[in-house]
Amino acid sequence: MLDQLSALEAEALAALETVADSGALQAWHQRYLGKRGALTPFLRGMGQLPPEERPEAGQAVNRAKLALTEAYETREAALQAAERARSLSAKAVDVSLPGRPPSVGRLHPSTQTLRRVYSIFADMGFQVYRAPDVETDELNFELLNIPPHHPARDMWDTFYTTREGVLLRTHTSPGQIRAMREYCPEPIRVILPGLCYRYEQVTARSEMMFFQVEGLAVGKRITMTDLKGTMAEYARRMFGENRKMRFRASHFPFTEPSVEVDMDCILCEGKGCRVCKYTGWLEISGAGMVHPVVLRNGGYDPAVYSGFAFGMGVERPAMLVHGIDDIRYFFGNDMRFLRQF
Ligand code: FA5
Repeated sequence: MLDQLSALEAEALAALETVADSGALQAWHQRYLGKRGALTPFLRGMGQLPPEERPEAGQAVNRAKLALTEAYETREAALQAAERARSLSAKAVDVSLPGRPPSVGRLHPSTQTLRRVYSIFADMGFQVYRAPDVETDELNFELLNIPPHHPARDMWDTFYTTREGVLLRTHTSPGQIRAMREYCPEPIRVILPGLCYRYEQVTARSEMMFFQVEGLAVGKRITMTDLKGTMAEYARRMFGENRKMRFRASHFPFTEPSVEVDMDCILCEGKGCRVCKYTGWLEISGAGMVHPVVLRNGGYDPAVYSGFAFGMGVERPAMLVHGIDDIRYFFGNDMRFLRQF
C-alpha cells in the first residue's frame, strides 16, 4: 500500500508539471485531491488495515495529501502570476502611437465680429447694454415713433407670438428706450448688440435672423459732429486707416435728421464693382439724431438733452472683411464654413 501511495504521489507531481492553465489545474485537483480523487481510496482503506499498521499508513497518506496540496498551491500561484503578466502585456498602452489631437472649439464668425465691434466702441467709452429679443409692439414700434398703420412698419415685418402685442424684435432700437428709462437723467453712451428677426425673403444678402449693433449717446451738448466722428473712427478701426465716409440724407421715424452712413468700397477702393453695385460706396449703418419724441419717451426733456443713435448689421460687414458672398452660410451650421474662422 505504501508503494502504491508513493507511486501515486510521483505520478501526480509529474502530471502537475505539465499543467499549463487554470482549467487543467482544476482537472488535476479533481483527479488527485477531489472527493472522488485518486487519494480518497487510501484514506477510506485505512479501516481495512490491521490496527498495528494503521498509524504508519495514516501518517503516510496525510503526508502525501499535504505534499500534493502544497504542490497544487505553488502551481496555482505560478499560473496566476503568469496569466496576470500575459494580460498586462496584452493590454499595454502603445506610447509610440501618434496621439489624437483634441478638437478645439472656435467662436462663430458673427461672435468674432461682434467682439471686434465691442472693443472699438469700448475704446470710445461705450458700454454694452443687453436688451431682450422678445419685445412688445410698444417698444419695437410705438415708442420709437412708429404708430400702428405707419407705412414704416412695412419695412420691418416680423414674427408674432401668440400673445397679443408680443413679437420678435426687428431691430435693436427698442433697447434705446430701455436704456434711456434705466439711466435717465444721466448721460448715456451704450452699444446694444443682439439678434433681430424679420419676416422677409431670404437671399444672399438678407437673412430672417441676423445680428445688429445699436449705438446710443444722450447728453446735454451732443451734435451731429459727434455722430460723424464716432462713425468715422469705427470705420477706420474696423475696415482700415484711409476710409472715406459719406453721410446721405435718409429717413427713420425715430431719428431726425436721419442719415445712411456709407464708406468707400473696400474691395474696389471706390472705383466701382459688383459688391458696391458700381457706385464705389457701401452702406454701413443707419443713423441720426434721436427724435425728440423718442427722447421724451425715454424720459429725457428734448429741450435740454440731445443724442445720436445708429444701427448696423454684423454679418454684412463680416462678409466684406472675409470675402463671404452669401449671408446664408452664417446660420447654415455647415462645419466646412465655420471651421475657416
Ligand atoms: C434699422 O434697423 C434701424 N433700426 C437702424 C437705425 C438705428 C437707424 C438707430 C437710425 C438710428 P435697417 O433696417 O436699415 O435699419 O437695418 C440696419 C442694418 O441691419 C442694415 O444696414 C443691415 O446691415 C442689417 N440688416 C437689415 N436687414 C437685414 C437682413 N435681412 N439680413 C441681414 N442684415 C440685415
